[in-house]
Amino acid sequence: MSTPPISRGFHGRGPSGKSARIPPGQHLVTDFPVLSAGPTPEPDLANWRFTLSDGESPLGEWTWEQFNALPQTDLTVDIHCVTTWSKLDTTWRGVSIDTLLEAAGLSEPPGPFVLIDCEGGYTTNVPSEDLLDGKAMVATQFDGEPLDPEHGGPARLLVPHLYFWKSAKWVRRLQFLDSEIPGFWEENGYHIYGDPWREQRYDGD
Ligand SMILES: Nc1nc2c(c(=O)[nH]1)N[C@H]1C(S)=C(S)[C@@H](COP(=O)(O)O)O[C@H]1N2
Ligand SMILES: [Mo]
Repeated sequence: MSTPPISRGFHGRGPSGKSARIPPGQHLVTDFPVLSAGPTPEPDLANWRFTLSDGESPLGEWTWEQFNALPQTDLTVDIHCVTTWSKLDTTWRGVSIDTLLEAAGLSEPPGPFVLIDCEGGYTTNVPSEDLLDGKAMVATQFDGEPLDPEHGGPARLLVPHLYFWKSAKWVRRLQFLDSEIPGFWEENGYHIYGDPWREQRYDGD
């Protein structure tokens, strides 16, 4: 096999002339915009709990101390917000969903769908498989520092391969379900799945 004259990898350009790392309709930012539907909750580590549940039945619950004692994962990823900003090479540390399932004694997710609950009432939904195999984590650090409250601190979900509204800030529970329940934005006209590479911004895209 001969080597193609132009690599379409890291800094490659696709047929549109845009970087192969920037999904359609997105532009790059170097700052980190804040987008919240409500107020930033005051961090309260003493009362913080993180729960995995099968419907309403708890499968595992961790205090802040217990959560931080779990094996930690580092992830460097590009993130893409539906409002059209993308940010490259963001660095995160936290606990992968694979690790959480294992810590709860589960070899696989107890249902095919997940509804994510946050302090303050925000919700979002993803298929369970989108959280597995290192694709997602509950992040407690950004850029080597504890996660800022306005960016979801003490802990947020990170699902970087989907639009950033799926990366729920102030996350408190992952609820596994047999059927899909749309979250806050998904109820309000956003796409049920939200793949930036297929530009699934709104319901019907
Ligand atoms: N709990 C909660 N999580 C949330 C949101 C929110 O309003 N509440 N906004 C979502 C949206 S629309 C985006 S684009 C990202 C923004 O994350 P950032 O403020 O860290 O950039 O968080 C997502 N997670
Ligand atoms: Mo967003």
